[in-house]
Amino acid sequence: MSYTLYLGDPAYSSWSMRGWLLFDAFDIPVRTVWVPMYSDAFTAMQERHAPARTVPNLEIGDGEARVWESLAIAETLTERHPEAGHWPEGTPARAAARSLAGEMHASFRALRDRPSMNLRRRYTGFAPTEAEAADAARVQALWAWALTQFGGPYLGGADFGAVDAMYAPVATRFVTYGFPLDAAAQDYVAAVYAHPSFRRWHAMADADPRVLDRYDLDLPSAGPTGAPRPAPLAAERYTGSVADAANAACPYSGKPVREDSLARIDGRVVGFCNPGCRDKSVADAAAWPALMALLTPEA
Ligand SMILES: N[C@@H](CCC(=O)N[C@@H](CS)C(=O)NCC(=O)O)C(=O)O
Repeated sequence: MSYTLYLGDPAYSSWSMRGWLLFDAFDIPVRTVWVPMYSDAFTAMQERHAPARTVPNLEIGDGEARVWESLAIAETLTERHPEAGHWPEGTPARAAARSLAGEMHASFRALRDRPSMNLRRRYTGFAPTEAEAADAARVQALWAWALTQFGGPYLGGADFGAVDAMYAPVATRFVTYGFPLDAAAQDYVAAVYAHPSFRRWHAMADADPRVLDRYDLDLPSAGPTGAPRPAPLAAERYTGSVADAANAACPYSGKPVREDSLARIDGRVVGFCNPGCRDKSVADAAAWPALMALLTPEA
């Protein structure tokens, strides 16, 4: 049975990130459809998919069923792919993970509002309101408790779960707005930023040219490179001929490489089938297994 997942702008849509992580981090194949938020295309999608009106928005099969709340997507996937590991083993960890995920979905209104997800910025001088600081403190108390209780590095224990998909955008808010973090929260944020699926999402956000000024605050900011991300491989766009590339087929799609989609990565020229594939690869090459297999073929 096929899945189609409708998503918004990767740098800004925190719920889209959650929905996509529920697939990618659990190795469930999905076709993605990116719909820019605040666009006519988004309005048309809302009309076509009513009563669903938000992203992520999951279509099962050819319109057989639709799921448009991220927790409902998590539970639908749990039901359909019980082996995928969305929730931890054992009643205590599973019950806690579901409770934490539910609290994320229902709460933290202040933290979800003004300090919205923005993977393009890291501000200095952000002063949280009392309500924002209280939400941040509650999140950190929950994280510290869960990490102690189940041993970390993720909230349900050793493996990344649906609960971590729910809190990943909060980890990015803490980075973007420079919230003071206790030691447990620092470790957890680093674990989220190091997760391969999170790295892939962040790379797609880096590669997406669309900037939504409405999410910017009037504060000094740095870019995302100094965030607690694993150091990327040396990579840049490459101008030249497809004949310079080590590969003739895009590592992701298998389609022929294009001259406008070349990059030099870790010292080698590699080709892709479109500039988006090139740019997400340049942003964080090591996050993409198919690309790494191309760069380091088995002996
Ligand atoms: N409760 C929903 C929230 C989804 C949501 O608010 N998505 C935002 C993007 S991050 C959206 O689609 N906004 C468009 C709108 O509300 O018109 C979920 O769990 O998925």
